[in-house]
Amino acid sequence: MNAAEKITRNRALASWVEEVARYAKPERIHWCDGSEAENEHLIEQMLADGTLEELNQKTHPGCYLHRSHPSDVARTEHLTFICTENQADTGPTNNWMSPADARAKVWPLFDGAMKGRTLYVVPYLMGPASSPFSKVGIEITDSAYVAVNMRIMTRMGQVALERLGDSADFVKGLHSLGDLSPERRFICHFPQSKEIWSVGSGYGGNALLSKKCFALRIASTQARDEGWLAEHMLILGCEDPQGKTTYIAAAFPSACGKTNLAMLIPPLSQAGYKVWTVGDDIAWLRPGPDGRLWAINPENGFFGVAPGTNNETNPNAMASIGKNTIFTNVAVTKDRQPWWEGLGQAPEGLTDWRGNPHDASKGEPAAHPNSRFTAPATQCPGISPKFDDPQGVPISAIIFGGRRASLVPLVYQAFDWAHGVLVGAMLSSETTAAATGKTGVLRRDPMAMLPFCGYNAGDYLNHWLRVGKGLKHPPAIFNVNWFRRGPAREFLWPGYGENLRVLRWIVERAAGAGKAVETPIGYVPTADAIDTRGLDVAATTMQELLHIDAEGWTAETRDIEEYLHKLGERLPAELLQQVQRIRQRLLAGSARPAASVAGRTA
Ligand code: O2Y
Ligand code: MN
Repeated sequence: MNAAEKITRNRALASWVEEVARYAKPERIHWCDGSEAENEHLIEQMLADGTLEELNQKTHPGCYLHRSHPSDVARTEHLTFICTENQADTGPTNNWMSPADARAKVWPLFDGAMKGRTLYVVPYLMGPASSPFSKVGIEITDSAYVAVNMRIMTRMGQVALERLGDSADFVKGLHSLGDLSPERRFICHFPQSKEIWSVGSGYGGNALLSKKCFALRIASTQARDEGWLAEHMLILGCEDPQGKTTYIAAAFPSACGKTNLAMLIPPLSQAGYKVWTVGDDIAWLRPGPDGRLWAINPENGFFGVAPGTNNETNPNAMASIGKNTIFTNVAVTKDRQPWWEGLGQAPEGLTDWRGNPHDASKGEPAAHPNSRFTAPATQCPGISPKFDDPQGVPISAIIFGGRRASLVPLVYQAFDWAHGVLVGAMLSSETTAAATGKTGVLRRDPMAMLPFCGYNAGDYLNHWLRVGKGLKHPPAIFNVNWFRRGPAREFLWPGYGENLRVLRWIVERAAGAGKAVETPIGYVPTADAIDTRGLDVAATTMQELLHIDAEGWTAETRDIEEYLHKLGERLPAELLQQVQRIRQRLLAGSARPAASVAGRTA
């Protein structure tokens, strides 16, 4: 039975597609089956109409370039809305629109929007094909570029229809390029009806509705209602020389090296260790019957930032994108290889991301700072053998991390789950010029979910506390900061592959070992707890990296209190009590060897 025959048996799906088609008036409808032949056909069609350009097929087989509209190069948070009846359910951290206003203001933008275009029906599955935790989405789009990207980023086509069967339980995503005008660009989420409307953008998170829209914003509300967590987290497995793998989930705001950590390759000095990539961006975490938290990566590919990616910073990402990859807004060399800043000296004859000859004297980058690669996860040399495991992996540690030049130590461990929720809620990062144009502005980003939580942030933090209370064996929670600087603004920690040394301490602590001192903000490694052999980091530098400045932290607690109050009256009082406890400890000036974490000796 082919895709179309199956679809007509699903009445809910067929009638929704009919309704949209009547309104958007496409020239034709194409039901995607996800096959290789279909992919080849769509690529040929896009090469013919200029949506894609072929890259050098000798050096980059199966790779293509897409240039998005110059005004459409990133997620647009100010045009992203959560549409709930009651504004308080959306909360103070999201833009709100009532469903009635969305219908009046946004729905008409789909009227006739697909005239002369093809309407693609893209069925997709979030999560491994045989996982009971996977969920089905259907994206209707008038962009063939979206369809081929969805084939990389999700399990797309027949597999999703088979999973759906006759059920009406799927997330409806409606996407149209519209006229690509920022004035008529909206990304609306309807958590109650599990719908997404996106119009006016063909780029990334605005258009690939599986990613931030479904797997985070809609899924976070499903997770709240069903007792699990949908998080902006990588998942990795850290294997020790004895062959034991410990799984870790980690949340970092954008531009903090999340993909690099997910794909870390241990340096030679750490031979015998291995990091396995389960996911680089999103984790769905469920309490298991064994009282542990289990994670799946709902995605099937990487939509990574190209600039800065190279064989030193992330060799596994480079290996992942050598074939079958779609590049968006990168530059191109004379011999049609993709190029971006971070790949060394700019070669002569570059074409920039807009398609113009690159003029290096102007000082502008050749690739857009948010240029991307879309690559299949299975092409990553370090992809975990558990990537497709229907049960996912058991999580022993959760890491939060941000970019902070001072104050926040290299690593510390929360006292317990509730304190860990505060550590996540306190997450903050200083902006980089590449990401925002402004350097060093502190942004608070609880759990790195600020742009992605689909409901009231106070309710969300409450939900985190609730999930922890139900776990017999909750993961230990940590905070890391790879970006602390010294007096000359130099980075104190080498980062990248050397971060494995910090992961090793985290793994030890999660197993009830590892040496630590108890400080007012949490457990910090003792001076000798992190293996620095073979590293050019002086003992005094380690001291600085692990130093807790009581005065600075007291000010930080006041700042965080002020910020938490902005999250509104649904903020759990327990978190404010946690902040006060830290301040009391800072005033009391405690710093002693950590006696125990849930009965373990340090
Ligand atoms: O700018 C976009 O559309 C993409 S944003 C993005 C993409 C992949 C993974 N993470 C992010 C992010 O902003 O966190
Ligand atoms: Mn992300």
